[in-house]
Formats: sequence, structure tokens, C-alpha cells
Amino acid sequence: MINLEPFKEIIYVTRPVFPTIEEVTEKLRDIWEAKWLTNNGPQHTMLEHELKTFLKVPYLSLFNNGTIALMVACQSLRLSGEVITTPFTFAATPHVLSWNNITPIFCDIDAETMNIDADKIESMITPHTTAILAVHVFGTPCDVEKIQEVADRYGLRVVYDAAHAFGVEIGERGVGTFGDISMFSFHATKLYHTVEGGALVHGNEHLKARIDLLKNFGIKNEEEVVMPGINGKLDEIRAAIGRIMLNYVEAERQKRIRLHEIYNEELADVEGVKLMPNCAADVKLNYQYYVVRIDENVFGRSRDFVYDEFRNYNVFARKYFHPLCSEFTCYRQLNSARVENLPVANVIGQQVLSLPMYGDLTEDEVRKICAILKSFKR
Ligand code: T4K
Repeated sequence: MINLEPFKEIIYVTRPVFPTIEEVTEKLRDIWEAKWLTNNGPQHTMLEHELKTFLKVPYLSLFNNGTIALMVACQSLRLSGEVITTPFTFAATPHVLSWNNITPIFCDIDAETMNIDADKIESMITPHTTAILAVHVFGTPCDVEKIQEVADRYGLRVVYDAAHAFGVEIGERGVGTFGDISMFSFHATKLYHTVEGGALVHGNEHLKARIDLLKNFGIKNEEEVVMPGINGKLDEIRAAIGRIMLNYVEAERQKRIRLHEIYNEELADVEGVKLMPNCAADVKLNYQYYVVRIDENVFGRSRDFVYDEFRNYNVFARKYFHPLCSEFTCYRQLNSARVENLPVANVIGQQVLSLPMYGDLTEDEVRKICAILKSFKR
């Protein structure tokens, strides 16, 4: 019997992976000796190279965070007008469009994968559409083939927000090799991180040169500033931490695989609790998140009840992603944001709950979280 007393300490939805202080100190020494803190230093150069190999992508540009990276992606492809995206994502996704004076057009999501519904994209294309901005939500890859097929037919660009998809592969191809550009976030809460940070990955040298100019104020050399760029640079300290963290990714992923298995095992037969989607056999996942959907009609309790009640047990689950971006005050006046246009997203937004997932979580803690969840059922 599992003891259902509240946890003594808060169990957060996630905890960052920490390198040892000794490893960081050693790298800091290298930086101090080089007397180089930012602006394309040696750590930065080495991390770009190492990440390219790790992610199996031809070109990669580091950034100070994923949001600025995505803003630059839009600029680098000269996107304008309307971009079709998903309402079921973190606020950053539609916000980067707004910051580029682009109108986000929300497309409904697939009921299984929770990613943009590729079959619905075509009906949303207008003469103003310039791109599709899709998100590999919780690391589950989008239907990349169908999205590319629609984009090719209408001459649209494809940008992936791959913030959740570090290390994900489709048939041994890095997920970042699909579309024109993909953005990875290296925020502290991600499977792989540089404290704050991110990257754009893309397939050609010309784009790399443009992106690197855009992230450095458009400065070409001491005499020439060739475009209105921004400051998107990743500094040496974070780049060095990123180099250390690369050694931690696979071990962290393995720990999370085990925790996923336990959640799946414990929750498999709970009616009204839907588990994460199954992916094709050739997809390598990163197991960053563990997300369930609570169907109130079957479970007898709402997602909000579960979320609130969990807190009494010191389990701080999160409602990623509720509210939907289409419900934000800055977007809800858009026609595409209307509830009747997004029926699937509006149901899932009320059901979804991210359960604690990080390598330091113990198997017993996961079993207890599951037992607590099951005790809520009516
Ligand atoms: N696109 C998508 C699809 C994204 O999910 C994100 C970011 C982006 C774009 C933008 O990328 P970045 O510009 O961030 O690189 C967190 C992250 O801050 C955010 O990066 C992430 N998505 C989002 C899904 O999750 P919050 O507001 O939920 O974070 P916060 O501070 O509540 O942290 C979650 C939990 O983690 C805390 O309850 C406790 C724990 N925690 C957190 C931090 C920062 C720690 O234990 N220690 C820590 O240092 O957004």
C-alpha cells in the first residue's frame, strides 16, 4: 500500500539538470584565461559545432533564448502578412509573430498528437499567408510531410518551433532538418539547457550568414551595418555550460524513459485519463514532458479539480497549455481564435495536465503521484 500523505516537499512539474559545480568552475577558468566573455568566443564556436553534430543538422546559430531566435527566424525569411500557427503552445509562439507585425492565424489541432492539424491548414490559407509556424508540442513530431506538401503547393515557408524537441529524430533524421528553419529552446526547464538559450537550425549557408547578421545588430564589419538586427547573442558562460550539459542529455533522457514507463504502467487502466500519444516506430522521442488528459465525463473530476487537489499533496502539476493562445486578450478578437473554429484545441485545453517529469524524481515518487491521482477518481 502506498502512503497517501502529502509529499514533505513540493514536487514541481520539472527541475533543471545541474552540472557539478567543479565542472562549471573548470570551464569558467578557461573563460577567464581567454579573457573573452561574449561575441562569438571560443566556447560559442565549439558549442555550435558540437550541437550541429548532436542534432544532425547542417547549419546552426546559437541565441540567447528561443524566443529571440524565433523572432529572427521570421525576419530572416522575410515573413509578413499572416502566418498559420497553433493555439496550443507557449505564449512565445504567437508573440514572435506579433512582434514581427504578422497576424497569427490559429488552426485547430489534431486530437491525438495535439499538434497543428495538417489537414486543416489548407482551408486557412489566404493571399496574405506567407508561412506555417508549427510546434512539435511536448516533443511529438508534427506531420512534417503533409505540412511540407501543403507549403510547397502554395509557396509557403515552414518554420518549426522545436522548443520541446531537442534530440528528437524521425527515421534517424534530426527533427530540425524539416522545414526551412527550426528553433530549439535551451531554457533551464528543458531536457538540454544552457540556463537560458536557444538555436536556429536550417539548411543553407546563405541563411546562416543572414541569421548571424540579424542576431548581431546587422553588423557586417566595423564599417558596415547592413540590416536592422537585434542582440540575440549567447555569451561564453552559457555556451560553456551548454558544452558541459551535452554530456548529461542521454543519461537524463534514459531516466525519463524509465519514469514514462512507470506512469504508463500505473495509469494505463484508469478510465478518463488519456496518456501521451503513440508515435511511429521510427521516431526517437526525448521524453521531456509527461502529459495526461483528464476527461471529466469519464474520470468524474475535472482537470482543474485534479490540479487544485494535487496542490494539497504538494504536487505542483501544470496546465500546459491552458489558457490557449487564442484565449489571450491580445488574440481573442481574431476570427481564427473563435471557439467554434478551434473545437479540438478548446476541449484539450480544458483537459491537459503536465505531471512532474525530471531525472531526479524517484520511481516511488512517480508511483505515489499516480496513486494520488487515482484516489481522486469518482
Ligand atoms: N516555444 C515553446 C513551445 C516553448 O515551450 C517555449 C518555452 C518557447 C517557445 C520559448 O523559449 P525560451 O524563450 O523560453 O527559450 C517554462 C519555461 O520558462 C519556458 O522556457 C517553456 N517554454 C515553458 C513551457 O515552460 P514557465 O513560466 O512555466 O516556467 P516556470 O518558471 O514556472 O518553471 C516551471 C517549473 O520549473 C517551476 O515550477 C519550478 C521549476 N524550476 C524552474 C526554474 C526556472 C526550477 O526548479 N528551477 C528553475 O531554475 O515557462
